[in-house]
Amino acid sequence: MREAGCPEEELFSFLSSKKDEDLGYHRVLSSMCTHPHPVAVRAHQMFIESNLGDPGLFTGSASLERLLIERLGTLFHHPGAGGYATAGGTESNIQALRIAKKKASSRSPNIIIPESAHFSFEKACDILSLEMRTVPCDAAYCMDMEQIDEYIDANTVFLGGIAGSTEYGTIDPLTSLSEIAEGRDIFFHVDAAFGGFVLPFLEPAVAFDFSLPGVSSISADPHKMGFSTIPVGCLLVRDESMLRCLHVDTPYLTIKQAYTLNGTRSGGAVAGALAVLEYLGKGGMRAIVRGCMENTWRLIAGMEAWGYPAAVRPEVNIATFSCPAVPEGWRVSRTRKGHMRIVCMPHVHRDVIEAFLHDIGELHA
Ligand code: 0PR
Repeated sequence: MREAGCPEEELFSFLSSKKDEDLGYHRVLSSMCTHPHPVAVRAHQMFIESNLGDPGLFTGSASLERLLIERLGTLFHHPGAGGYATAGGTESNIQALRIAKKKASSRSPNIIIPESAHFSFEKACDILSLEMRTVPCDAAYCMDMEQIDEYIDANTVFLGGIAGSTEYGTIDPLTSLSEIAEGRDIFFHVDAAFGGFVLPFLEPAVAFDFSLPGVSSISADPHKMGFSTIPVGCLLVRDESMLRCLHVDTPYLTIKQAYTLNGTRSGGAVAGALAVLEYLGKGGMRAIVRGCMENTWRLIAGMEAWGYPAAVRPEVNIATFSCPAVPEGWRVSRTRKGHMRIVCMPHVHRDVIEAFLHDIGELHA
C-alpha cells in the first residue's frame, strides 16, 4: 500500500484505463449477465451503503428484500413462499443442499442431479460432504428419467432439476421429478438461476415452479435475466420454516439468529432487483424476454442456413451449435461436449446477431 495517498484524478485515470480493458458486453455472446437496467443502477446507488446482514439497522432495505421474495413467490405460484436474497445461484444451491441435508439426517447422504447441472453443485457437495450422483442426460440434454431409479436410494436426500440449463437452455422433466420427490418424500430443488426470469414470461407457460407440488425450493437470479446489478440471487422455499434449520445465533446483531450463508449482504443489489420488477412489470419483462427469444430463433435459423445445426431446440434464450470455428472479435463459449454456445441476452441485439451471422458467413465462404 502507498504511504501517501494517490491524487483522485490520477487514481481515476488509472481506474478508467483498467475499465477500458474490460470487454463490457461488446460482442460478448457467452455471458448470462448483461448491462444492468438503468433503474437497477439508480436504486443500487440509492442503497449503496445498506447491509442486509444487520437488517435492524436497515429496516427499509430489509422490507424491500421481503417484497422481492413476495413478488417472486407470487410469480412462482406460491405467494406464501419464504426465502431471501443470496449472492447468486451458487449460494442458493449451497443453501438448498444444506436444508435438505439437515432435514434428512442420513449418515451417508447422496444427492441426485443431472449431468448438465451447474458446477456450483460440485463445490457445494465438496463443502457439505455430500455424495454427488449425476444422472446422464438423454438426447435432448435433459435428465434421463429411464435411468434415475438406478441412482436413487434410501440415502438420497436431495433431487435437483434444472429449469434453463447453463449449457443448452433445456428444462429437466420437472413434473416427473416432482412426483418422485413427493412419493419418496425427498427434498426437490429447481435450479432456475437463469430460467426463473424467463419462463414466467413465455407463452405457453411451462410448469417449473411451486405449481408442481413436489417442489421444495427454487433458485432464481436477478443478476442474470432479472437485469439487476451484481450480486443478487434469490432462494425461495415452499415453507418459510425450512430456513430455520439453518439458524445460527448472532447475539450482537440486530437479529438474534440468521440463516443466510453470507453475513454482510448488499442491500443495493436487492433494491436494484426489486426496482426492475416494479418498473417493468410483467408486460415489460414479457416484451424483453420475447425479444431475446426472437433473436434466439433468428440466430438458429441463420446458423442453420449456413449449415451449422442447432444442438437442441432450447426452452430459453441459449442457442448451441455444431460449429467448430469462431469469427474473430467475438466471444462465444463452448459446452463440455464442444458445441458453440450463445446466450442471447438483451445486449445481444438483433443487429449484433446479424453482424455475427455475417461474420460466420465470411468464415464459411
Ligand atoms: N445455476 C445455473 C443454472 C447457472 O447457469 C449458474 C451460473 C449458477 C447456478 C451459478 O450462479 P452464480 O454464478 O450466480 O453463482 N451460470 C453462468 C455460468 O457459469 C454464470 C456466468 C455468468 C458465467 C456470466 C459467465 C458469465 O460471463 O455460465
